[in-house]
Amino acid sequence: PFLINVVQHPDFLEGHVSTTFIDTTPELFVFDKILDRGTKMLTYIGNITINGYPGIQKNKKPVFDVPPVPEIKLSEPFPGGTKQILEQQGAQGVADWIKAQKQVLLTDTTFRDAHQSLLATRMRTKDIVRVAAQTAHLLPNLFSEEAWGGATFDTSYRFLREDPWERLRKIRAKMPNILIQMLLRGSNAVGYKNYPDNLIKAFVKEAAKHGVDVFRVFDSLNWLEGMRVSLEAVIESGKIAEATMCYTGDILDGSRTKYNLDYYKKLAKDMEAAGAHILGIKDMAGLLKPEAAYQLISELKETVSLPIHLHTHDTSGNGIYTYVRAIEAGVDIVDVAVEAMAGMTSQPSVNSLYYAMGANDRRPNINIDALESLSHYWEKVRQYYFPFESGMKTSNAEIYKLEMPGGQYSNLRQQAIAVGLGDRFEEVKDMYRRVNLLFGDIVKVTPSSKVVGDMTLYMVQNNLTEDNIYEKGATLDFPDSVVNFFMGELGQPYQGFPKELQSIVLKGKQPLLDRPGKHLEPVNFSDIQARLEEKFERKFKYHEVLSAALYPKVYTDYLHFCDTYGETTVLGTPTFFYGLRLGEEVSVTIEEGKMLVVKLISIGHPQKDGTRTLYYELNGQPREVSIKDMN
Ligand code: 3PY
Ligand code: ZN
Repeated sequence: PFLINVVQHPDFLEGHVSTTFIDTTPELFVFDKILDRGTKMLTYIGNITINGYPGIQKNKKPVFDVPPVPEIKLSEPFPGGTKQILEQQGAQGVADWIKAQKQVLLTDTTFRDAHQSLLATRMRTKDIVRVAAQTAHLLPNLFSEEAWGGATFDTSYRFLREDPWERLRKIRAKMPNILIQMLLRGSNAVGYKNYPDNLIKAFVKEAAKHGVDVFRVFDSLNWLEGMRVSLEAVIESGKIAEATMCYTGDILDGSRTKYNLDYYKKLAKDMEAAGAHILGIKDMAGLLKPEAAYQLISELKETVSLPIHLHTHDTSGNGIYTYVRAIEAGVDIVDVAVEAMAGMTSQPSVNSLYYAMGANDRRPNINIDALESLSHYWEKVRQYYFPFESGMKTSNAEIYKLEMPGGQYSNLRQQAIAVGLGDRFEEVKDMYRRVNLLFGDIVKVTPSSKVVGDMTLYMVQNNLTEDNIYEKGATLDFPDSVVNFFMGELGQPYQGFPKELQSIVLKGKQPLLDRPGKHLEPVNFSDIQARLEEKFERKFKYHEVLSAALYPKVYTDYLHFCDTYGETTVLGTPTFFYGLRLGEEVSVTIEEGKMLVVKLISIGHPQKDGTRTLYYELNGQPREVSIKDMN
């Protein structure tokens, strides 16, 4: 509905200058193109002003404070950092350097997981890039900045109408001294299903070219076979391969022995043998209790010679304690976020960690004043995104029972409401735990966590118990994601599928026993490119072709959006999400040296055809657009 409700005013389509005039005065033609861009922008702003941003209720535009960008001398050279170590000593050189550090190193997740976990992944490139060079100057001792991958790739196109590759290029350019890190879901890349091997390899190489230095590679079932293609592509690109095990269960709980210390030690050994430079531990749900962290890290340090990088979520409120114990056990790097973007379902706060480490000789080498000034920036920026906040007000230690990843925990209530289960949320949470056991106790992280979530909602909606599944499974129409999971299309869970349940769900179909990638046809990139070029009548770059291969529909929707509305990334976030107030004026830099000043003068009454006319001034000239009122 977002794309088809535009009625462009005929006056605009005809333009202000005649065609012959354009031929003889090319600079006016350029001007005309700018006018066209202006019209598209006014149409977008009008649409948001009248109809609201898709997916959130129409909000009256609040008055926001201007986020204070930390003042630093940008003309000074960037202090040298980990990026230079990679350039000079290569990936193994970085691994050796990490192990030689006494102080614990830090990855800042503010640009990726923090907003994925707190703000439904809606942080716009503009708000990130505005503070990227400052971050690189103020925190030059960071091990890395996590800035890409996970859910940010598709949400960029889908919701923010941005090109994620452009985001990566911009961040890279502003942070030349720090390693940029991404989260890669192994054979699921930045998606929710397995992709053909040639697409995985091409994607890794292109991401490396665009600026990713550290690839945190995981598999949603901790199945190493699902990670090998990605790991090999990272190593071939000369980048840092952080092979990552997802932490699930509780190694301290004697009654849950499936994922015990021996399980993680074996996995770590296998990852080392697969060529990893760093061992990642991804505690996506925040289940790693402080004592468990101490034991796990101590044992893994004995087991492998790789540096160890720990990621957790602060959902339980115990994140800092877990990190302190992990640091005491010798962990090399931990993931943190700047205070205003930390805590709860996000990463623990780096500001808190700094103080928690007190006089400890492993205290991270970081400037607390710099962190505070960055936090003041994020505190104000975060206000723009209030409609995407989960509504969680406190930590929730019940996460230890539920084992739900941070992002999913803050999302599930919304999903439950959407399917009419808002008042049965307690049941939903408990069912998530039970579905995990029904499925044989699996690792739950994107996309396997989504399978458990889908089954949970399905069972609660249909008032089904585990016994019902076994008794009348033959007559049940299970969610697609559940069928695909039992088909082996996400790979093989540790100790296999529960056999009886698998045959009930598959209803006679034969599951895969080996790597799904082996059975997928390679992607034909030149075919995709030719189709795109024919349809959109322009040249397409290789990375754009990869986007189309990963997300055909999301990507083409994005291209149609751009045709209709132009480049909306140049708009400030308040205007992008809330449109304009009557009488409000904003300046928009559409490219270096070219500025549009947009003022909303008035909004006409609805016409018979359901449209309203919005009267603007664009660089002082009166302009109007008609917008279909969907209210
Ligand atoms: C992702 O895959 O996006 C995650 O952050 C999983 O924890
Ligand atoms: Zn995470």
